[in-house]
Amino acid sequence: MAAPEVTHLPNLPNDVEGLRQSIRDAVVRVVGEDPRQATERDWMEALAFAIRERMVERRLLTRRQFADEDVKRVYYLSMEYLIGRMLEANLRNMGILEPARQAMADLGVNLDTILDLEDDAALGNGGLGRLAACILESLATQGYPGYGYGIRYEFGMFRQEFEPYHQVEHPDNWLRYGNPWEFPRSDRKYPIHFYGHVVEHHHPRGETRYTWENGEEVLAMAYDYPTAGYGRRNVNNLRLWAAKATRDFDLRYFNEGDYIRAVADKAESETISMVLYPNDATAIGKELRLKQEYFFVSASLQDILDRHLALGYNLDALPDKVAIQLNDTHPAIAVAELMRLLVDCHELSWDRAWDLARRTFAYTNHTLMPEALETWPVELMERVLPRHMGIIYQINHDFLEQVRHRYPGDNDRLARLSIIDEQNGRRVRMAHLAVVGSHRVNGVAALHTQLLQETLFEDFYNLWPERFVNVTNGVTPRLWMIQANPALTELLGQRIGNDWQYDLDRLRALEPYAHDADLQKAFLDVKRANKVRLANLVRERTGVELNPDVMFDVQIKRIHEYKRQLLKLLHVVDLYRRIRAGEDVAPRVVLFGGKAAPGYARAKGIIQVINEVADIVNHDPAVGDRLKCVFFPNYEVSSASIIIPAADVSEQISTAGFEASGTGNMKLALNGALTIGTLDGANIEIRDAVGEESIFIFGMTADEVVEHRRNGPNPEAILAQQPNLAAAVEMIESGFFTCDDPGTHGDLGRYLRHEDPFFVIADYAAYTEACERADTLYADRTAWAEAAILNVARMGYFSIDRTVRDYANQIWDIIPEPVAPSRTNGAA
Ligand code: T68
Repeated sequence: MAAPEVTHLPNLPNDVEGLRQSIRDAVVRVVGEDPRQATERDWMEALAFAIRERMVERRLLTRRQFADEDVKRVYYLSMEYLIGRMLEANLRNMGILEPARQAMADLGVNLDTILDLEDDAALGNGGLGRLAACILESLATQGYPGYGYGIRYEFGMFRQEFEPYHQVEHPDNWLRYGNPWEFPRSDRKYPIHFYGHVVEHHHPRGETRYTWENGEEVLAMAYDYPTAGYGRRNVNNLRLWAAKATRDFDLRYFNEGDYIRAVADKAESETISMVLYPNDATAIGKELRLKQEYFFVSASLQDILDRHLALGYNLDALPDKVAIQLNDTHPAIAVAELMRLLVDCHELSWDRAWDLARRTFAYTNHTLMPEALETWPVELMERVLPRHMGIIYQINHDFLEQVRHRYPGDNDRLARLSIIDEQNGRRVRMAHLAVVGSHRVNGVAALHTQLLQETLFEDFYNLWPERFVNVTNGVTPRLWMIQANPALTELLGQRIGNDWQYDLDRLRALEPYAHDADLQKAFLDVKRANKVRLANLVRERTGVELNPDVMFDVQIKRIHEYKRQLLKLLHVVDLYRRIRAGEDVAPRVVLFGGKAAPGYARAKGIIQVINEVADIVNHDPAVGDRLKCVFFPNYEVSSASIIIPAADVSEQISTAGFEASGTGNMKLALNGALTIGTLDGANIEIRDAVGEESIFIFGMTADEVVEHRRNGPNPEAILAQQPNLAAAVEMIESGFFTCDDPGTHGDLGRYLRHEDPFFVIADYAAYTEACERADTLYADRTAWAEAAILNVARMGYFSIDRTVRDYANQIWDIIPEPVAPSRTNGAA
């Protein structure tokens, strides 16, 4: 038993005076600067250090309590965490935002200026990575024992610039000033093995054993990011792994005297965690990507087993004490890796290990699109991870035996279900590995889960219907309302109190006031102020001047054909042509934001044409304030929190059946934007929640899309019947919007006329009709305000807290463990 002084935790004061002292001390002791000369960045760092020491204190309290209470833990394995800025979020969730603001003011520093200096932590592409960040925040807020594992990419999502119209990618060097939020844990390192070969050891009695020999090794070193819950003392942990060369690595060449080669090889081995792949909807298929996946999975599983054993549990208790969630198939190799660890390293029998693994894992699917489904060539897997290939064969063998038994003679079904795809040059289907190795598989919206069961995983669903569940996505109201929209937060507080911050369903208390004229006015005033705030940012970033009194119509998301930015653009061109022809159209600002994957030529072409159209429209004196078009550069979490509260209209116009869920749709609706949307992803559930009067639904349903495709679409025939649409397409392809090279948009015209794979042309008439319904309502300010207020009041279901409870109850079987105020610490 350690002496009391040894077990004592500091319990730092959270009042203005205490904070001021910590910050002033940190400038000297941590930053190493004279307070008289400290820059704003020095103060930012000092503030961050003052918060982080308070966070780690609570983190340790939380950990002690979880250990004392024998809790079951969930581990979230994700290649991506799209966190954004951490300073304000940490201040708020720690409950010290206002005292810190005062403390900084006392030190002569404006907190808001400081907050703006921070780079986004953009360790993700889009929805999938942002969902992971929301889930971690909610786990802590609700007091669940939940930990994130991922990769500490040196370079996150690229920074987007336009030169002048097309996208140029710049490296995101987010760690260049160091990072005050992370705790490097050089004591937490695990060896990660690649290449080499497998040796079989036959035992006369008992199972054959395998060892994985030779090959290369790198170390995975832990960096910890404490994650604070809002309104609670719980602080959880996000552990990100960075690749470090092993000592062996060094010695090999240093001893041979090839110093330069040794250093180069060391650097090469550390590239594993260097960069996030910027693809959001296509499988990457590169060896380095497979190595990234295995690297973080292996380190995380070794760490999880270490903790499990250190807490005194035996391996048979694994599924009772540990749940592991696979965020998409990117970590699916975990199924094979856990088998390797249990069977080869801990010497469990195969059958026992398999039972434990399957009861521990669950898998979330985020896409139905074939090009996004990860498959690895058997040959590559055999070379990089030879032992895992053997394990996958064994898993597949056992699985297919089961299928044969159930469906004798059905060889087609065997081929469809097999983890190995024999059709396309032998590939490992990672989604199949994830389904076979998990006890639960979930989609992320009701329609998506239904389509998973009917299409992608139909055969698996027939085999194991009980394995499939839906968990509709959600968003955290702490970031997406309290932080992003302080004005609406304040208004809500005045009207219905603050309970909704912990239980978003309580927004419903607003419903009875939806037609209260005072509330409507206040609500519209808040929206207008948010639009002014956005207009200032747009002026600063693009030079374009926006009128806050016209409708702000917003489409912000990754650029992809299926998300149909082209549908919105055709509408812009159509409106522009009609304005020039002297027609009277409802005025609007159209704002796009989003990045294209660097290798996705069509998406980059879409960005270019939007920028070119915007440039002409915005400079045409005949147009004035009636139409403005902006492509907001480098859309990221921090700019999203300015754009979203300012939106009147939210564009959610994907071809039905393609968007798994969407979460931007939820953030925008929560902030009072009305949705123009297809019956796709979570839009359907949003419609059910907010009611037909607060949403503009249009276009083909998922079934109709399938039917339309079967009938052989004919965009030319549709164009022949729609003169406005035809004129817009002609205007683009004529080169009207390109000054230098009129040929560049001919290809886009051909694409729309002859390919149109996502049915932009077929849905156009319905789309513009929906936009007109929105225009009509918008013109009636009272009616609009009422619809928008009801929209906010009915969005409670889309809280990430509900999502996390669904996972906890349906999949993880964990319960909240709120940290009591300083019990173990003995302090007040
Ligand atoms: C999104 N997927 C879905 N993928 O498209 C969206 N990164 O409908 C859903 O709301 C969201 O996930 C959350 O469930 C992604 O964001 C990626 O970013 C991705 C895909 C492949 C590789 C890497």
